[in-house]
Amino acid sequence: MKIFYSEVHRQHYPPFEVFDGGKRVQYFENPDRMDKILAALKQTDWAEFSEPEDFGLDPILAVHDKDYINFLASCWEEWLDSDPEVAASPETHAFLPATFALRRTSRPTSSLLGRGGYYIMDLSACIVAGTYKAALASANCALSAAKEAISSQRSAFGLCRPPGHHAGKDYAGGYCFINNASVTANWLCAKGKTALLDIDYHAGNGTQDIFYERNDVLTISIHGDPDFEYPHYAGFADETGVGAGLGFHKNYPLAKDTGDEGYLSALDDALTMIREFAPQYLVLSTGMDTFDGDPLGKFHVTQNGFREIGKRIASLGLPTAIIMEGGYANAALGENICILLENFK
Ligand code: OKP
Ligand code: ZN
Repeated sequence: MKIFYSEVHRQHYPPFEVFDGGKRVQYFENPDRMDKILAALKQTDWAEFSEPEDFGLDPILAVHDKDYINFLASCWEEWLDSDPEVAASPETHAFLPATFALRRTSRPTSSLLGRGGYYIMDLSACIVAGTYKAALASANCALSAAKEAISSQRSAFGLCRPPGHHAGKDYAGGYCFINNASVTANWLCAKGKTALLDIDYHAGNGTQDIFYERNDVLTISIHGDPDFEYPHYAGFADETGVGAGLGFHKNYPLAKDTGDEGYLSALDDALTMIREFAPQYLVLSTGMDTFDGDPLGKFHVTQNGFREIGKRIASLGLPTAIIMEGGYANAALGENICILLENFK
């Protein structure tokens, strides 16, 4: 299986994030995650690594707001230029706003903090010197996997970091800046009917936002119920799309402590929906944070569960762009990803 990976992600490693209750903690979405996955893949006899191709900004701007992407591109430099304390020790800093625009707010204001609060939805999407470059490389890994899936009619893996599924048309959040899977699904759907399935533990609110009014891409997310879990305000069962998009989005909010059995029964339902939609391609937002013991999750999916999840999704028989999202139980992450991918090789 072809795996698209770039070392550029290492340039995005914020020195902290602000966690629940305002606690300043180490950045959970760290480069070590990639090291664990790389080490495990290198032990297999089927992983074939490639550098991503550069697709430029067009496929990104096809789903994201231009002013938002401009904000990502210039945020760090603007901050350095405007704050001598940051300039004196950039490596100890990460840009975060302190006032957040509710979405009924009409416009971003022009100051850096005014744009920050408009374009960032929480305190985990910290921007540092290498963030924008890393986010672009991550999107290119996803697009490269899709291009490979088309040309080989087999599945390919975009080993993306930072992840993407919480990033909406014009906002970052949840460690995500560019919605790699959505950029990819939008790009793919011009070549053949495309469905997107999000199996990350957290609701794919950004993907939901991007495709909510569209009927050309079916989007489905299986996740911890937002009634108790991040992202808290999207991912409910009654959110099924709007206008032409009505019926083309599906959420499966699951209870705390969901294990293999509960997960697989939601998955089977989702797979039936995908079969009925009859796509030519699949984009799989692949979070491994449903794993039993993941520090950011409350499910108990086991390695047997991942084997079965992979097997059932692969049985759709669709060339699939498998896009890395979350997963923070680093010690098991490499093995878990291999177990899932085995089914698609
Ligand atoms: C990103 B991905 C948990 C606080 C969560 C952000 C989590 C982002 C998850 N109580 N902070 O979907 O894996
Ligand atoms: Zn997640």
